[in-house]
Amino acid sequence: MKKSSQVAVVITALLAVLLLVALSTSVSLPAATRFLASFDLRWPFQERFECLSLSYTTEIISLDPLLIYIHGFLSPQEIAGILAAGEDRFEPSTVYRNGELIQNPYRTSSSAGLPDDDPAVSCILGRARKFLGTTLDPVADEMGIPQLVRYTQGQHYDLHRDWLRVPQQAFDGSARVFNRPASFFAILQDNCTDGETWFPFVEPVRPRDRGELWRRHEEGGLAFKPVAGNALFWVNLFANNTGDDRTVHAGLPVTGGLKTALNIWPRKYWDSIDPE
Ligand SMILES: O=C(O)CCC(=O)C(=O)O
Repeated sequence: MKKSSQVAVVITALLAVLLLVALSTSVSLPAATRFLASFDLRWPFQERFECLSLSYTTEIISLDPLLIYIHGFLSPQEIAGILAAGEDRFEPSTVYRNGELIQNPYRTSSSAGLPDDDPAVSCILGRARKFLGTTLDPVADEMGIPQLVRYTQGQHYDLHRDWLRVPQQAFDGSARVFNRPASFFAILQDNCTDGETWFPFVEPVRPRDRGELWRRHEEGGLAFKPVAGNALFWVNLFANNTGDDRTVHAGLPVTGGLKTALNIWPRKYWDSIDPE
């Protein structure tokens, strides 16, 4: 039976049940309607998200600092799921200043924190966690709150680093502090002009351009084009857990269209402010 016929059969059956319930009991029609509406009627028909293992491939761009280009990190279905999870949540992006989140002209995009219990979001967090291997402690550490970032014409994010100069106090009330040992930056929507991600201090292992994916930037380092489904992964902290300034990077201005990406900032915890 076609999907539309199935929908028609189920809706008719539900309406019949509704009428019978209302007629044969003292339950009013509006109350019976509310009861039925509390079920997700789309359930048998909606596209169910399935977390499939994906055979992405990796390319080491730089060894020191470690920066890896991940081809095919997200499937089109995953991208659609993640966008759906965040679409209603966009707000002007903020940055940390003296322990406070503020809006600032050096970051003019909008951002959306994602619910980690959404099936598409948790699927990607699981994949990223696996990618990190033993970088995180399976019990103490966390994947952090994944965040969408969206740029329209003229929007950008000036040079910044993802690691925290002063490790952040845990949000669970404990005395622990955390920092961000590594970052994932995955592109979801690339129908834009420009908007590359620029790392001025990253030198490629092999001195070559990959025109369609990245290029040498005229002021140094590498600039990566936004390509939907692909991701960058880099390590923010040295082995002694201090931050690596060479990981500074920028979202260059989008000059037209729309760029949407996913940030994942894993959290590594310590018991005290001294991370060593
Ligand atoms: O948009 C970009 O290319 C980089 C964004 C970024 O670094 C961030 O959101 O932390």
